[in-house]
Amino acid sequence: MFKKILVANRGEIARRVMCTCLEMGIETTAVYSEADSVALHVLSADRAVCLGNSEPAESYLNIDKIIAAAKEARAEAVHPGYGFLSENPSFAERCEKEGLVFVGPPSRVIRELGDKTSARRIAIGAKVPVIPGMDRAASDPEELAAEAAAIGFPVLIKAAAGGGGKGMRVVSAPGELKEACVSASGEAKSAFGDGAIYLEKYLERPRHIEFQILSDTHGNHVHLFERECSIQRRHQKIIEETPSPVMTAELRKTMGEAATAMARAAGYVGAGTVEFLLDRDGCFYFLEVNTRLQVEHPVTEMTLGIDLVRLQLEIAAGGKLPFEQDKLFQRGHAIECRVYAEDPANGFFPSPGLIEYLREPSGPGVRVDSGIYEGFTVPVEYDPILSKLIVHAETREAAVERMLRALREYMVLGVQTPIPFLADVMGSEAFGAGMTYTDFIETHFAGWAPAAADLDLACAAYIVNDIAGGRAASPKQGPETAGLGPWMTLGPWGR
Ligand code: MV4
Repeated sequence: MFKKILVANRGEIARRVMCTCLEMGIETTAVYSEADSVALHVLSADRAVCLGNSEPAESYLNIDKIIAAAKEARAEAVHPGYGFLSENPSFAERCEKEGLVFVGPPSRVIRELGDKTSARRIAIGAKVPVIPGMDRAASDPEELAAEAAAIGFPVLIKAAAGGGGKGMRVVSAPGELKEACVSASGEAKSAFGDGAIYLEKYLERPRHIEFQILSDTHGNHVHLFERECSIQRRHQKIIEETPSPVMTAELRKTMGEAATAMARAAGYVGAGTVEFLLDRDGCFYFLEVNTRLQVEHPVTEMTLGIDLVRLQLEIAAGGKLPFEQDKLFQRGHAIECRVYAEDPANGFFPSPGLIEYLREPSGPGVRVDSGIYEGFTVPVEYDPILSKLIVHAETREAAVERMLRALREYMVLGVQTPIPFLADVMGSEAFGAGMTYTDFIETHFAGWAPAAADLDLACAAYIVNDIAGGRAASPKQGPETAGLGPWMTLGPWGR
């Protein structure tokens, strides 16, 4: 096993990786930008290397600086986390050339799966169902028009280099096609530096179901069941769970086999995710492969009792998968809510700033993967994810109740968070009934506003804290509340 690794990321995921390294006796080196000099991931590492200026291109996206930091730290391997350079084939290739182990698939695999049309060709070759559409990018308007006519409207324009919804356009009639292609291609060019586009049949109101895959360097491939990720806002996942409320044993087996077939056909190594859309008729179609550890990996860990980062590191060090497919069973139900510094009452606008007060939930079946602490200032420069709240319980109903309890316990003051919004979604009839389609938020929560009580409670807590001057003793302490500070005066403020 490696003795030293460099964690090429920040925030909660960098810390998540370091937790496992600590348990495995692997020394960790953090990298950080000027805005992150006292960030939690820096404080959690054995040592840290400053990359410089806070702009992503000057820090967490800067391949030269990260390679130099890894060399300086004498790291043997680099864990890229998610986002930033995690799916950049040039970064993986550079690590390979510099003799550093990239904790992820080979650069060739990242490149082939990163091109959505090439991924579709691999899926077709593996007999994995794909959405009807093109398997090569095109730019000639006449060719695109002919393809659209053959597919049948509505069609969806996608960026070949895409993912995450950028460069996508739904086209319902032939007359709109040309203009939509031009604008989608332009968007793809500015987002990915590559304007290549292709067409697929547009599926309406699908569910988004993904399978965790794990492959070693010895040709073994397993899937670790599904995650239901349909609850999204503008292609940003908000709530994920496993098992999916719509999954049957039969469909799970078929889709799981499709996921491992995809892994085998791609020559996959490491942890990855095969995404599918599931339509109204229960038919599933390959969407794309994410060649990294996903934000939502903890729900898989909770229901299987495994550590995906440990498995990633063991695979990267040449180890064999420690289990076979038929030895894997999920237990219970897990749900994850993402907590961002954003204001749900104001269009989910980013809300960076000082974390003035923080109380994280705990208790049975509750896990918080956090990248913040009280007193930390959330920088404006990066994705504003603060933490993930994950719960595990025997049934979906019990997991929902546990999540509601944990969300009520979770107090963050100083920045806005979607916690009250998440609590309303969790408590809703539609979520309880498992009506989780990709249009869930638009359909059920478009005009959401916080209940007045949420605001009052947060204000009251803040004011009490302020008056008391931090956590100083309150003037009216009985013996039973001594040392508990002003918070005792609030009564049962967990509602
Ligand atoms: C689709 C689709 C409908 N039909 N493809 C969105 C992000 C990208 N990874 C793929 N996406 C979609 N592809 C076809 N042919 C609908 C979506 C989509 C979606 C997919 C997963 C989760 C949320 C979504 C929200 C809107 C659209």
